[in-house]
Amino acid sequence: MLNPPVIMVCTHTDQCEKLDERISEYAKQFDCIIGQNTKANHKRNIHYISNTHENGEIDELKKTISKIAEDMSYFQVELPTHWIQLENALDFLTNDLKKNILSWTNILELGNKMLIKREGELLEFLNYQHNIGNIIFFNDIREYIILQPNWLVKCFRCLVCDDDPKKRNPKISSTEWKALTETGRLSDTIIDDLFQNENVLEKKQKTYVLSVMEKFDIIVKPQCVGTKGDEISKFYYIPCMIRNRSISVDDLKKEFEVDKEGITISPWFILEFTFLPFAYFNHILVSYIKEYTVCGKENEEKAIYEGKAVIFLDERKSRKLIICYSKNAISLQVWKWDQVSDDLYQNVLEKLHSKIEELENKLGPTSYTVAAKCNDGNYFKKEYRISFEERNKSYFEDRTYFCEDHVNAKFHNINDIENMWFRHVDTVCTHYWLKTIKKHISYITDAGD
Ligand SMILES: Nc1nc2c(ncn2[C@@H]2O[C@H](COP(=O)(O)OP(=O)(O)OP(=O)(O)O)[C@@H](O)[C@H]2O)c(=O)[nH]1
Ligand SMILES: [Zn+2]
Ligand SMILES: [Zn+2]
Repeated sequence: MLNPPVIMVCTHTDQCEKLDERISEYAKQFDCIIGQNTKANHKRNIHYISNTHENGEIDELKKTISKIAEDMSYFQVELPTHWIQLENALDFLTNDLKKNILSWTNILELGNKMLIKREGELLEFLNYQHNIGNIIFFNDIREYIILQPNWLVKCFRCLVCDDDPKKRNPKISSTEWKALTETGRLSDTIIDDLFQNENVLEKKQKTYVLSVMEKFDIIVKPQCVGTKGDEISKFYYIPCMIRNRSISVDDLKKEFEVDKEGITISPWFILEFTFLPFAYFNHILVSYIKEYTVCGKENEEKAIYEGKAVIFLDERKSRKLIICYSKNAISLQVWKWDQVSDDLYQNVLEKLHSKIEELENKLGPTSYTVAAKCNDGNYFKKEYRISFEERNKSYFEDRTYFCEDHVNAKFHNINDIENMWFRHVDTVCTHYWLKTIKKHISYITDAGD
């Protein structure tokens, strides 16, 4: 479907003898002449009416118009009629000349010719065109305007690619490939070599495409420990390509010396989703990597792994957070070296919640429930997780619960889970609560039926 929508109206039906035949003939003719052209996707309905012998068809037409208008959030916007000229020009470049991408100077010139001379108006035009899906344009990176979304997809596919060496640019050695899939680090040369997989990108467009990929959370320049405090890495990292660096949480705990005396290891806080694709998780992971300093000493490997990362929560570097992916779940654990008690856990939950909301704004609503697990249990195993909603059923009168995630089955006290995590869930996540309340209300109404 293309916008703007076009509704066709044929009049004088009262003067047709065999109306049904005439209508099907007309529809056939239309398909024959215009049907193959992409412009046909502007068409919504064809209405056949009589203005002299009105028989309810005009009401039908009115309904169609209202329905389409309702579905278009841009119906309210009044658009200058002279924009049509530039729109037609872009359409010609896209569909007839098959151009993929236009530079900012090109679009400025074109706008000038088509009577959009003010830069502010041109930006308005481009943002509108982006919102209705005709082009891809970002206000904050305006070097180019992308006319064919598929071109961008091809560029993405160069970097996010599979392991098959036959499909790979032979310039990339197996050691380079191994390094990429172990660390996720993109060197400048490997970026160039990867982009050659599809012959679509001109060299001068490279930084632009990388910025777009950064916007889509596919690649990220992490903040890490540098010589003079924390600094932004020179290199891009591509977390979704890390395939050969899976490491167990136990090994990470050893590496970060978490198992020493005096270090607080929080219970696992777990969001269980109905469905959580790995790509969704990577959005969350990249969002953490952008915002916090990634652990790892200067010039050493960054603590980014397949489906995991470890970050510093504070500038004094006495608190770390590990974020882990497992089937349809995100699990968090805090490692704390200091003895200060503050709003640490509530803040962690607030951050997580806002990151989920960010994700939902980009990709649509998700559905999840909250759970927790003892601090040295297996976060990825569903058994022995304590569900937030049904926690009252999970523990005994003495506030202990049974957990078999250990060599010797154990009873744990529920207090850590309650005090560190569950206590804050309702303040942090009001919509989670609204959802559960709604569910209960629907139980009640269902029962009443
Ligand atoms: N029988 C019949 N006559 C119609 C119908 N619709 C319009 N007419 C007549 O056709 C003639 C032209 O109608 P208009 O509405 O002026 O047509 P138009 O295409 O808008 O013409 P312009 O105003 O010149 O652009 C008038 O005499 C109308 O009464 C119809 O459905 N059936
Ligand atoms: Zn346990
Ligand atoms: Zn929420």
